Amino acid sequence: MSDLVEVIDTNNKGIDVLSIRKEFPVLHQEVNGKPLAYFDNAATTHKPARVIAALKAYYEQDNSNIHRGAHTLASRATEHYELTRTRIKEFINAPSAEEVIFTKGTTEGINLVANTFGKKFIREGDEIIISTMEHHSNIVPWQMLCENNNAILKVIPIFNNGELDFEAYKKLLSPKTKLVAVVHASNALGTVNPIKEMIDLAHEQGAKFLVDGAQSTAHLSVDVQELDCDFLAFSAHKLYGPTGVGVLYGKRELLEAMPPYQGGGEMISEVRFEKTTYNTIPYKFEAGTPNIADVIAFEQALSFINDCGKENIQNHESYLLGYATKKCATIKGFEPVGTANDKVSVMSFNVRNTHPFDVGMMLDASGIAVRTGHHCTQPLMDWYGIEGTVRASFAVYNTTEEIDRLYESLVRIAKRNN
Ligand code: C6P
Repeated sequence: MSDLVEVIDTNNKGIDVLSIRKEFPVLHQEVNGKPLAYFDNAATTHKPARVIAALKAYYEQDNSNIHRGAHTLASRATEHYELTRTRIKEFINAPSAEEVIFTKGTTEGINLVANTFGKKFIREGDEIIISTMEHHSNIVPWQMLCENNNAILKVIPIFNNGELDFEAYKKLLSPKTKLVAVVHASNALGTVNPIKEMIDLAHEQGAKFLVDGAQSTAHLSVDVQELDCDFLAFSAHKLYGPTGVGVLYGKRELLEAMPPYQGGGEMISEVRFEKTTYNTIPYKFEAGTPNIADVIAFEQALSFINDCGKENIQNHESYLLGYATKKCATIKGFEPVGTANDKVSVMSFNVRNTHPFDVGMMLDASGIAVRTGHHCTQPLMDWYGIEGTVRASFAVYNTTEEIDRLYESLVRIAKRNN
């Protein structure tokens, strides 16, 4: 680790970015001889030292299986594990901690709903609505379900700026709609969808609503009671927490009515060869030994977010997005993809006459990390008629100075072919 990165942030939006950066060991390094500027936060955010310390502390002091052992280490591990559940309940304002299920990530949360709620409640001829801007994780599980149950998948169109066609959504809804599954904030475009209004309309038709919160939970305040969503899926690793941990929130009455996802230890009440009865929620959906260490460390990520303040994070990130968008728009050959009115801090773009992958490689040579490609949204890229984009996504620790470096590199790259 080096201290070569001397970043002076000119933006003062209620948070001390320099102090925050000190909490992230990974940021203080050179990549290809240049200070790292990490703009791949929509893929995964970096982890503050307190998260890394919690992982180490668990393995050094408490390592034990949870909900089983009678010994002190096991009860400490169980207590810490369940504390994270309580913190998540508070984070999304769930009515109870039992409605918070630990998963591997957003993908597993959506698959869980498709394989339990879907299997039981979606019948032949029923309709499921998704949108054009969904991540593959919120497309493929529904396609698989529709194939198995002879249900029908409908897709909400979008406008060129990356906003959903709300009128078209209204027309797709009918009493045949059993489930709507839509992303709150698009990973590829940044678009924030009017999810509350969409949920209300779905409920009017008697349909349930799953919110893909993979991106929104990192940037917006997400209150499941205010939204009145039936399910919310998200991942810890996009929230400054560890990989391999996710959350599925579900309304109690739905979770109780749904069959289990996987069979095994922990999810049972009693097992006999003749018949097995199942545990209560949330354990009914948590078969086997879970990812204990990472769940425990996730609590520290939530503490980091709370210390920063969600509103401060939001203000800082939207300042960065506005700064970058305005500045890069002046570059000849800079083509933004996704210009919705309401966006999280995702700047997707192409440089005319240059393949996105080549842009990514050239930026990497300058120590700047972005994602390139279809961002697991191939149908969306097809809709735009492009192979992919370059995506710079900003987090609380990014600075305007880093964006200046991105801008300068893009000017050089764009000049070559434009
Ligand atoms: N998007 C990105 O670079 P998992 O992989 O299960 O943690 O999250 C899946 C997922 C679902 N929905 C949305 C909106 C997402 O953005 C993601 C993850 C990453 O955009 C990796 S492809």
